[in-house]
Amino acid sequence: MAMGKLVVIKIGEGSFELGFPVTLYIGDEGDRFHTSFDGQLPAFAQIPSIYTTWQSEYRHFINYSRINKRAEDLIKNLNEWLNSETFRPRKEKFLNKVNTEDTVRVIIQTENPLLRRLPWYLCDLFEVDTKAEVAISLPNYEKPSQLLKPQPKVRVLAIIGDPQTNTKNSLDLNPDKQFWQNLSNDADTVFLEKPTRQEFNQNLWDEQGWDILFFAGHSSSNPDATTGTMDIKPGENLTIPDLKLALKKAIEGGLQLAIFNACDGLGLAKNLAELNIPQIIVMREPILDPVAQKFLEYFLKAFSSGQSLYLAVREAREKLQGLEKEYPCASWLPVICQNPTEVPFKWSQLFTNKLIINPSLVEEIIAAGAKDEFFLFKEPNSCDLPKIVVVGTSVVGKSSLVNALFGGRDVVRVSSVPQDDEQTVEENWAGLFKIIDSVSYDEFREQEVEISIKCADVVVQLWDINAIRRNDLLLYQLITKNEKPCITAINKCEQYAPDERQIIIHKYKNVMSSIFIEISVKAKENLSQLVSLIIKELPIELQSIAIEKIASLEKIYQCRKVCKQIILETQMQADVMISYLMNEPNLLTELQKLHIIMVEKIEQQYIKLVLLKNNTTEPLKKLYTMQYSYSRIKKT
Ligand SMILES: Nc1nc2c(ncn2[C@@H]2O[C@H](COP(=O)(O)OP(=O)(O)OP(=O)(O)O)[C@@H](O)[C@H]2O)c(=O)[nH]1
Ligand SMILES: [Mg+2]
Repeated sequence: MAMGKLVVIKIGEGSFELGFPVTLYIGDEGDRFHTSFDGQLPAFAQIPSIYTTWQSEYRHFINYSRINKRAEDLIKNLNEWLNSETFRPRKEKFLNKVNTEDTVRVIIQTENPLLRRLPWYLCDLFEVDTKAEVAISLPNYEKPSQLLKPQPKVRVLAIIGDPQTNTKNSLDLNPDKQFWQNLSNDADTVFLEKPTRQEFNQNLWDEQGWDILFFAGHSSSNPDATTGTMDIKPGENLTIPDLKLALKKAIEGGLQLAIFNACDGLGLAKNLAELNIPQIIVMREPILDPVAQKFLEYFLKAFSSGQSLYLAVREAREKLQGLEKEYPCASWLPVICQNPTEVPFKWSQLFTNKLIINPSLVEEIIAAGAKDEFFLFKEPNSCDLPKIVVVGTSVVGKSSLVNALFGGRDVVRVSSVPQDDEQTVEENWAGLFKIIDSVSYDEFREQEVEISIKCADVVVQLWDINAIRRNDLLLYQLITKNEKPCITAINKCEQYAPDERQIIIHKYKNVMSSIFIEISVKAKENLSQLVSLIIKELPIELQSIAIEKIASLEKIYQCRKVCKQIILETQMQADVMISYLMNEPNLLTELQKLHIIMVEKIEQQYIKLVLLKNNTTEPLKKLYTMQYSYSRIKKT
């Protein structure tokens, strides 16, 4: 069977004069590495000068045959280097591990500026298969903590830089703009043409968040590609550190990919990678206008029609070979810079990756459940809510999980001895779905459990990490036989260290296509992630309804946050406040709009009633008046 393989080649500190230590890691995509071996790339002192000779020919761009000659020279030497005595055994071992039918994603991890520049994908080593693509990464990286918000479209912030019209460097950036505009309806692209630094910055802060940041225009890197600049408007150029805080915010808000369709972008890429953005596409060297345009056209076409990011870049690169008669080495240019903690995504996943509910909202809902304020989040009409059925063998923690999602309230009975008289209990969770605690599975109750499974939209199969038995696997088969989306939640994980858990779970991951999540009901671990997964697995129509509901829950949540603050300040009775709000749906929106002003003013302990003269409904005015008098009392 063709499978995805991930190969990481970590090249440690060294030099071309002395050689580099290398470690190769091989694993299946989405899993841990199963093989690793160390090796040594020996000294090969001529490579830097061979590269610079090619580079200077390429950058002059006059004598095509000399550029090609130098290019051949470089590749020949690179191959020779990788075939050296000390490295060849590793190379062969590598080739043995990779099947020709595999798609292979290779990441070269190094800080060395020249190693980052080399056209790795042309080496024999990676010609094992037509589906290999080579990306680069830094040796140090962290997993970005991204809050992924549900969104109906892919959001693109496209910066169209200064085209320097009427100079010898003049660019035509209109085609780039058009490619984005003509893209499928799933993209929502905001263009900033020749923005000021402030405009650029402000847009990055956009509350809705971005999926893709795109730049077209002039850019360059310093010689060792540790920093780079982009020309955004005449006389104004920017570095990544100039935008650091805004970019961090955008990455936290879900930015997945930056594309610099511009010259010599490795410096920009390095600085962005340091902020842990998941993926970047840049050009290794200066790129001519027509090549850049073609790249974007080919890439967007492949990517938006469903190719993975790697294959889309590869396809675009291969098509660029067709231009190499007029533009030698065109296909050398694009390179992916990848954060190894992130799995590269497809266009469609830019949506589904986002179907994640804010963890603090889940906590808030659970807490509201405990205090019996649950009605706040619940919609009255709940007849056709999606059905989530929790199944499992006995005492795995099914009832405990249901109760935990309701803030520990005894919705269903929990006991350390199996419950024989159980009933299937249904509860409405925040108006998002119904959750059903089914009877325990065993061979005598198979039929009963199957009836519950049949009515489910998503099945959560619970396992006890201490005791995964044959019946648990039979139950899994019963779920798949009924073709239901299934999440396998492994409970009671608090009893094991993370690596011990992995060893236990790994066995099953390889043989089952279920989605796995480690949880602990007792330690309240990963419950919000479980809720997110449930929503992700819903059939698409139910999912879009759920997403809309989450958006409105999020509003209520934000509003409650503001209210709590006011309550704290004014000591106004919480129930008075809440009844105001619940009877006045418009007020919620109103309050939201005023949120910023209010918080600010509360901080100053002073509210200008002027702000409220217009546009507010009576109760809100009352609220403000109370607030106002309170702050006056406090002052005097
Ligand atoms: N250590 C630990 N114990 C847990 C956890 N979750 C549940 N338990 C315990 O597991 C036992 C069974 O919990 P229940 O929720 O009744 O399990 P069930 O699957 O509903 O059991 P039956 O309905 O009787 O089949 C109880 O003693 C719980 O306290 C957990 O995350 N960690
Ligand atoms: Mg139970």
